[in-house]
Amino acid sequence: MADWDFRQPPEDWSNILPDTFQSWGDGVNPLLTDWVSHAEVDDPAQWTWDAGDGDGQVSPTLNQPFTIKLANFLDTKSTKLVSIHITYSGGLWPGVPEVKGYDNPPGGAHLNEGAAEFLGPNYLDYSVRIVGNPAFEVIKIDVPSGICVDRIVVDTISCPEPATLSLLALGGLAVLRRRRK
Ligand SMILES: [Ca+2]
Ligand SMILES: [Ca+2]
Repeated sequence: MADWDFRQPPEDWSNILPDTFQSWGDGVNPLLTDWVSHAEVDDPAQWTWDAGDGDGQVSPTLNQPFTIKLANFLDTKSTKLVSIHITYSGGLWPGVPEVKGYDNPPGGAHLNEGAAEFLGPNYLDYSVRIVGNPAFEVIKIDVPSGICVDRIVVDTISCPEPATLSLLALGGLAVLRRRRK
């Protein structure tokens, strides 16, 4: 689980570390050693940070991609379920995230399929199933100018077989818990 709440202005817009990062189970053998999970933007000059509703937010002055790179750990399960929760404000919606998994060394994108759900005017939830166990995932979110991104939470679950509805339901419960805070 990686959680960007943007509580402080990013020190390095090309390496924005999550406020919280937690792994469970096999999370001891990283498949990559050259970087850790982080977010980055192409053009830092287009981004600003402000306090927002108190816990910080980021916003682009032009339409810009916001890219998350998540490193995976060694595991033998065949499927990954990636859930992306975006809290934002502004008149438009962020683009539905594009998610691709890559081998190390890069061997091309893994198959994935997913669905986005808009859970209200300020909340987007996107779940994607990646077939295979890639070394890392790249999640690209297109953020329109005028949109303030308050928080992004990414949950990644390895599954031995195609994700079941019960796992999706668990993800939904996690979201409800967070929203009640
Ligand atoms: Ca907030
Ligand atoms: Ca925030």
